[in-house]
Amino acid sequence: MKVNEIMANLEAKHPGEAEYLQAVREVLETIEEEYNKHPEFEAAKIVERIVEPDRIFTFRVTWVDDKGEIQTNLGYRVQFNAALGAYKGGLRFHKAVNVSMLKFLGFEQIFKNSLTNLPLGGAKGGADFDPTGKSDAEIMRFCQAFMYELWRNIGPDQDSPAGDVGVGGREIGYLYGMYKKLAREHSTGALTGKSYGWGGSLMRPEATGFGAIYYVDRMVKQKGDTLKGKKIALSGFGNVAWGAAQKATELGAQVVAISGPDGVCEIKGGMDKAMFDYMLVMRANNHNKVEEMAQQFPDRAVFTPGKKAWSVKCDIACPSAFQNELNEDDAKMLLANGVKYVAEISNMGCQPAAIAAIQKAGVPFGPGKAVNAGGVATSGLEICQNAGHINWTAEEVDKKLFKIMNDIYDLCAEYGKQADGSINYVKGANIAGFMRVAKAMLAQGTI
Ligand code: 2IT
Repeated sequence: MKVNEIMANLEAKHPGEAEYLQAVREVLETIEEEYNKHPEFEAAKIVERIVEPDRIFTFRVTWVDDKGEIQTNLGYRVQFNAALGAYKGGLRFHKAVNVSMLKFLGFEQIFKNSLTNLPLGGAKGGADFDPTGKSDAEIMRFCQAFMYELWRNIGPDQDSPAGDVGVGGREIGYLYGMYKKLAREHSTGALTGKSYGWGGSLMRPEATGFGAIYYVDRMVKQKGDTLKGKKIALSGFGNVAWGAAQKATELGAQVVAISGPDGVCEIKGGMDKAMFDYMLVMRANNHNKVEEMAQQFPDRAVFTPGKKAWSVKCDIACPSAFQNELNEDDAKMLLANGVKYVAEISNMGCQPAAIAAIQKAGVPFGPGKAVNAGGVATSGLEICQNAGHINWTAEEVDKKLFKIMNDIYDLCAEYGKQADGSINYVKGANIAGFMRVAKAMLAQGTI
């Protein structure tokens, strides 16, 4: 494999798509050595094929705001790779969404879904719609207009979107309502992240965060260490950070910081149930301000504007909001403050230079596509339940999630084992994820 040549070709075809190119480069550089042991991959041009999405839909979404004004946004669905199963991946509603962002997320999703060992292809979608400050009625009208365009291109055996940044249970409800009305299809897995009682799986809201902490727990145990008493810093206060904060606390760790676009809240003594519940209020009100946590709990949460979670001294740092939110300077600050583990819960949460600095310091680093795979895995379990017209209990789903995350950890540890006995989890996740997809593509011919 000639990484630089492939990247130069890709850059020429997709100029300026920095996030997409960043995600591809990381995968290619880490799988190169293993790939070169398989001349059959080279002959079938697996890498040249896998870096291009199967297809991309771009569509106009027009809706009417509360003032009666007409608004137009851009919607997308990137169907990246279906070697392992029907397309699967979230929808992101955020003002910065563009085709490069969704291509990077769709590309990452291929390998993440592969790691779950469920029959799921990779996809991603969304819109440049900014939910900040929007009313519930505006959110509903936007979701309906979005689905009015997308519905023909999705379906339980075709492509199954879910939530991501800006798309939670409420948005999935509105999207699914419109999908059902148009497709005349019921109780299907055309969308996941539905609420329990109308096709949703128990534990899906918690799954990404819980699964991430199951993985982090293994990273910690690998060092003969324990989560008990560890101080954790999380960015964000969405669904993912909410689940991680609860599971980390349950396992004896303390969440000492959460951050938002406005700054960071340092939490004295760690978070508790009242605070977890308040995260849901903050997410639902669309103010997008972490300062509200300090206003609600003035004696325990201290807000500092403009600072990130990484400014707070911690043992474990987990980006849980967005891509590239932890840069090289942040990594250096964390290392100077004695961070012991870093695990991305958001997709591509750390910049390449930050990962390099963390790994160079000998601090174990967990990559997003492995750490956060519990979300999509539980979406896969939701599709299974829909297909079989059954509901599993929360305990049953959690048990399966726990096993899937432990299996993913074992795969990453196996493929990421270094000569000196340490584990490169980035390499492990990329090689393990890639091998399954590459073998499937090879077996299915040139399509
Ligand atoms: O990044 C992700 O894996 C998700 N947003 C969840 C995808 C899914 O289909 O559940």
